[in-house]
Amino acid sequence: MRSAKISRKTNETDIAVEVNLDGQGTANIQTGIGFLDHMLDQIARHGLMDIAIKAKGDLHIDMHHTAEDVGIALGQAVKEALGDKKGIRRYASCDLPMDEALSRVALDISGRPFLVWQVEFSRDKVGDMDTELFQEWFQAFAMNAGITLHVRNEYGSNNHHIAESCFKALARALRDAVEIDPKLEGRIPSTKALYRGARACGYIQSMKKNDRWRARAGRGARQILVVCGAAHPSLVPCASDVA
Ligand SMILES: [Mn+2]
Repeated sequence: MRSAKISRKTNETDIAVEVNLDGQGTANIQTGIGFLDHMLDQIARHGLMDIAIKAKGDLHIDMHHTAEDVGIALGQAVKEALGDKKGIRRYASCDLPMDEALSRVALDISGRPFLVWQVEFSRDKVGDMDTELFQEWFQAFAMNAGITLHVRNEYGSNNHHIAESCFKALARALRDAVEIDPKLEGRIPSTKALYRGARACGYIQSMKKNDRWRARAGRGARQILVVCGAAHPSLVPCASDVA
C-alpha cells in the first residue's frame, strides 16, 4: 500500500497529514479554514485517496500560513507515498466542468516541480477563504510533491465553482497519474531510469545522442536502449549484442 505520514511544525503552523494513494476516498480534514476543508475533501473523494489532515495555524493573523503549509505537507506526503514511482502512469489531464465553469489540469509526476496557474477570480473571498490563497496552495503542493502542474480555468463566473473545479480536476488527474499501469510491469516510466538500470546491469556500455539515439549493448544484453530517429530512446528487445 502506498501511504505516508508527515508531521510538520513551525512557529506558524502545526500540521499532521496522512495519505493513502490506494485508498477509498475517505477524508478527515480539519484545517480551521472551512472552504479549504471543502476543497481538500474533493481531492480525497475524486482522487480516490484517503487523506487525513489536522492543522493548527496562526489564523488570528490570516489564512496565508495555514493554506500554504497544508499544501506543503500534503505535497510531501504524496511524494513520500509515491516512493520510487514504479509502474505509475505518470502523466494525466482532466477537463472538469462544474455548472458554468470549466477548469483544466494537466500534470506530470516528474520530480521537476513547476506550476503554471492561469486562474482568475472576480471576488476577494470565497466563503471564509481569500481567493489569492488558491494559487499559494497549488504552488506549495506542486513544489513539494515534485509535480509539473498546469492549472487553467477556461471560463466560469461563480468563484466557488471556479475554485472547486480546479481542485476536482487536480483530484481526477492525480488519480489517473498515480495509478499503476499494468503494461509497465513495475518499471519507472522514464527513459533516464531505464538507461541507468540497463547500465547498472552491464547491458549498455555507452550511449550517444547525435541526430538520433544510439547505444552499444554489453555482453548478455536482452534489451537495449535505442531507437533510430526517435525523439527519445526506449528499451527494445535485442537479439545481438550490438544495436
Ligand atoms: Mn462546493
